[in-house]
Amino acid sequence: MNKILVLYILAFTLFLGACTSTLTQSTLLTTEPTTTSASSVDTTFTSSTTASPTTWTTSTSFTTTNTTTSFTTANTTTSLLPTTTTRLCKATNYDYDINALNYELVWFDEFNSLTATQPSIIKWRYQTGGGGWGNEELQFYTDPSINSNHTNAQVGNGFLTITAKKETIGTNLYTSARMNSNASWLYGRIDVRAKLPQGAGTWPAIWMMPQHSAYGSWPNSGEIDIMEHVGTNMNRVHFSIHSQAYNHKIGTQKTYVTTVPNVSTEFHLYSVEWLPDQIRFFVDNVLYWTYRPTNFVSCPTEEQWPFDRPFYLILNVAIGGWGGTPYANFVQETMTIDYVRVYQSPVITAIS
Ligand SMILES: [Ca+2]
Repeated sequence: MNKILVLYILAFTLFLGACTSTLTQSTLLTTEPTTTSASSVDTTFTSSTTASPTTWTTSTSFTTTNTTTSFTTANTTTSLLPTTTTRLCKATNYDYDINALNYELVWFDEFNSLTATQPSIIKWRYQTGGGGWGNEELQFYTDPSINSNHTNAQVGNGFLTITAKKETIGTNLYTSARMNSNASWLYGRIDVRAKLPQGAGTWPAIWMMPQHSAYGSWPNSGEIDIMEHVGTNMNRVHFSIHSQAYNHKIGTQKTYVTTVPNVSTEFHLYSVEWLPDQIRFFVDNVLYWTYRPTNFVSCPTEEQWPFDRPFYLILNVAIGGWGGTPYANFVQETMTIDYVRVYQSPVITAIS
């Protein structure tokens, strides 16, 4: 083969290589969603109202699936542990019909005992201790399963009660309970029907934390706040997510607040629908807020979307901190929970 032919082949090969890389690059760029600036979205959120919330369209099936038949299919979490796919951009390019998802009950606690008993230690564990919890909280969290004198968490009359009490342990002037589910889930709908404590000082929460800190310590591996309420501002319910990019430490957390009437005298259903690209927050099956990271960045990473790993559920009543100074003559305040139900969709499980 003569030298000129060799040079031609070499040049043509290099040209092809250049074309291929250019094509790959431009294809990737064109598939990315349009960038929306964070500031404009923030403005939308802070000025938005709940005038026309969207109703959870398949709520009927949720209220009718509570049968013993479906309960016997309760899952083992091992079958739900993810094989997380590495994506160029997280929370993008998932293809599913949000209005056609079938949800199956995979975990629940109905707290059905009529006589006073302890919460199931198979389903729940206690996080104990005092010292403020990094938020200047005043309570000491007890473990009723190892000391039955502590009744901060109890089941009876068909309900779980988490009661904060004026009761001294060490330097802590109040006691309470913080219960974590032993199971964790990746994606799904989590329903908690609850009646909240009232009055200054109380800070009940229904929220989720990562089973493993895959992306580092708080807030990098994420936090999902299904419901927070502080007794200094009754009937204002907060939904939030925290991540490395968005968290209250740097004042960037993504939050939505709405008014829910009679939170401490009536039960309400607090829910999230956690999907591979968004988290939707509901009260009484009405959608109030959606966190979708692509509203803020075109190509989310774990900094905006660490929510692709299993999370567990936490139920607690804190005293002090964001809840403020407890009101005078505080004796005790209770969060009453009728049930916790966790549903997952086979369609979502299959694509994740
Ligand atoms: Ca119940």
